[in-house]
Amino acid sequence: MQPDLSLRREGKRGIYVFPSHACMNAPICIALAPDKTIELVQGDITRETTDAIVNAANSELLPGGGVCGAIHRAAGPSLAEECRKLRAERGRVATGQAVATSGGRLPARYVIHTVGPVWSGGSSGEPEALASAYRESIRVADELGLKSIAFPAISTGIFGYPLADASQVAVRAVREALPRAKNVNTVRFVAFDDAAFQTYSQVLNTR
Ligand code: AR6
Repeated sequence: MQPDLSLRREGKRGIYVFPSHACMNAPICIALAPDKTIELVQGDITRETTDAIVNAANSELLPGGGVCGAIHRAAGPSLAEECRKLRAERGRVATGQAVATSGGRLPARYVIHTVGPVWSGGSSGEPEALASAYRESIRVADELGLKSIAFPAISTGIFGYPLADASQVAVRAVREALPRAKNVNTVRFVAFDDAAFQTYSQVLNTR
């Protein structure tokens, strides 16, 4: 099914709503298939109540700055400890890969840590690596049997990926991966500020 874009306008956290049952929090919401929706909200991802939230992580799974630092602070020290053990067991997480831990004190039960590419001009495989980070995060969530997952704008802070380009890659990757997932039925993009919200809105409203 093509996204129905002629939907209800309701203000900041509720611009487009479809189908109504899937959009209780009234974000921008686009149906990809009868039971598959992409949502957009503005806010702090550490407050999201999706089954998993995604961390824009580093390969060492160390608590860093940006959204990673916020997630570690909100989750509490158990998250860093779990990350340390995971890192010791399986080694570094390559760019474009994803691994899961529990969510500690977060409302979300899981954190999926994915490593986006560092921007270096766009011709060093950054778009494919970024798409892989989204696909792999959805795959990991799907393997855990999760239904919903929230993403920050991976790579667009400290890693320098321009948001306009990154949001297009993100939306395309999710549009492709979500319909194939067996369990995941909702992907929520969490825009941190007004500009990111507007950028994602435009991309989501482009077929
Ligand atoms: N909720 C939602 N989005 C947020 C939040 C939040 N609480 N805080 C920041 N953002 P960044 P990267 C947005 O730098 O570029 C870390 O040190 C922010 O506005 O967090 O992938 C890691 O450990 C931006 O749009 O991640 C890595 O070393 C987006 O999240 C490295 O930074 C991503 O910005 C990863 O860099």
